[in-house]
Amino acid sequence: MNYDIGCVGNMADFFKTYGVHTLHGRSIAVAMGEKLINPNLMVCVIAGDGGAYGEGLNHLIAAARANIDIKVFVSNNFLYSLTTGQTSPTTPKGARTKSTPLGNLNEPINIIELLKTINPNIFAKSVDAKNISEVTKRIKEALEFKGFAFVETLQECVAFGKQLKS
Ligand SMILES: Cc1ncc(C[n+]2csc(CCOP(=O)(O)OP(=O)(O)O)c2C)c(N)n1
Ligand SMILES: [Mg+2]
Repeated sequence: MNYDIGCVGNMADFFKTYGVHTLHGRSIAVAMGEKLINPNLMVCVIAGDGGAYGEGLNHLIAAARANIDIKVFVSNNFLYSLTTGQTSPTTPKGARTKSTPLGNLNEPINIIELLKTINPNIFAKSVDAKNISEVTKRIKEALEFKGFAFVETLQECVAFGKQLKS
């Protein structure tokens, strides 16, 4: 298990697994290395939208494009939350956040469309985190998939999510 940096990366402290708490945006790169060294390992990644779609997007694209058999789980809370609520690549346009007090100028990216364009043969799903049965189903499917698998859960940051409602 490879954890990115961020609120979601702190899951590293709550699971009893073999794990690496990597650098921000670099968990997928570390996971690809682990899989290359030992192809028999089940290799997973837990990352946030900032790490996976911002600082680490190039690694996500590389892993999907090469169909590396790793499982990537992203908690998309639409913000850089651990650093107290700056915009990420999924923050809605116009949102007033700590880093965009006059409103976010950028359109949010659609990660599923992006990944499917890069490689239509991968497994890529986005689910509402409140829908526990759907989340469970998609995680199971990802773990059983032979090849690159990606599941994004859409969730509200309890501390800074209210910025996105203004
Ligand atoms: C290389 C590097 N760049 C920036 C940071 C600062 N940093 C720590 S967490 C974080 C944002 C995390 O956002 P996200 O990945 O969406 O996770 P969340 O906290 O929202 O779960 C940033 C920019 C860092 N630790 N390392
Ligand atoms: Mg985030």
